Amino acid sequence: MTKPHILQIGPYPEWDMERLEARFEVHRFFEATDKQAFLAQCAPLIRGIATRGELGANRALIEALPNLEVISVYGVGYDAVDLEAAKAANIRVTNTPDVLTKDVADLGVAMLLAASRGVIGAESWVRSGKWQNEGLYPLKTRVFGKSVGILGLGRIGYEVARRCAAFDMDIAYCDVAPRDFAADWTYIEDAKALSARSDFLFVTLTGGPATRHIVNKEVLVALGADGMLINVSRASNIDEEALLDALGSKALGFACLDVFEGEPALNPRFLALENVLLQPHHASGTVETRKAMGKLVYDNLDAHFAGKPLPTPVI
Ligand code: 8YV
Repeated sequence: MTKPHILQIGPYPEWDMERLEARFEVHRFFEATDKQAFLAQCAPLIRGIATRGELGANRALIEALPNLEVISVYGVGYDAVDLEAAKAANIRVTNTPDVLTKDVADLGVAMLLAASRGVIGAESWVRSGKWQNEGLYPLKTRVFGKSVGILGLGRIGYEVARRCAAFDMDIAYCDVAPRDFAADWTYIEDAKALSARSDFLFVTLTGGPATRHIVNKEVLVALGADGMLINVSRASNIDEEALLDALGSKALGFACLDVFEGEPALNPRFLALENVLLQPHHASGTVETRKAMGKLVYDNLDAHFAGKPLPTPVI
């Protein structure tokens, strides 16, 4: 049986490569130094794309592949895939929902706890000998019982809220409409009003044009000098320049961030700030979840080329 040819946009762990290469002819786009020359050589062969959430597939790439049938995204977010271009060319798109939800929520809450209690600084305090030489570590901020706002009560927002409920936190959320499964939590229609009542504001929205810069200067200032922002969604949901300004002037107290505009090359202004906790977009980065994501990427491609229903289609 001839193997369908697929274009791989970013690296995957070895266990995924073995499975993909057994079933497909895999063209490693990300390893090519001259991308245009690489495409010119393999474009007519390519019937599938295997990509990652943050890398997606833009219009230029989709239009450069005349025989493309399916794009399989390793990630729940598909905002980096040009869905209009895919629809126009009758190309199916799949993602990896559900399997990563709880890991992403775990990291969001872990960042909140670590930042509020100064866990990273406290560890350095011990290692550097300051505990012995200078005495007690400065007091930090309580978490339990505080107010938390969840901007976007989808699958990940719901899991964040459940975890925060276990810390006896007062939970409010903002979404397009009240959710019937969230009767114990307060619905707030407006992002700024949610921010104003919150000690901690989680951003758990899908990315894309509809939510771009929804967290603007006003929302950040409403969170305030004692407030903390936690973003485990997409950088585009926040006006990053406004965020940097608010953190620099201390109009906003603190930010825990797993995603950045232009990542992995983040704005150097972030590195000069002390009131941030920075993570390398790894909220879904556990072996267990990444194995489940990789399997779904494969299963979707395999189902497509076997003429079977796609396990997790977007379109
Ligand atoms: C990334 C993500 O896909 O699920 C998403 O939308 O952003 C992540 O899980 C991950 O970094 C793998 O590339």
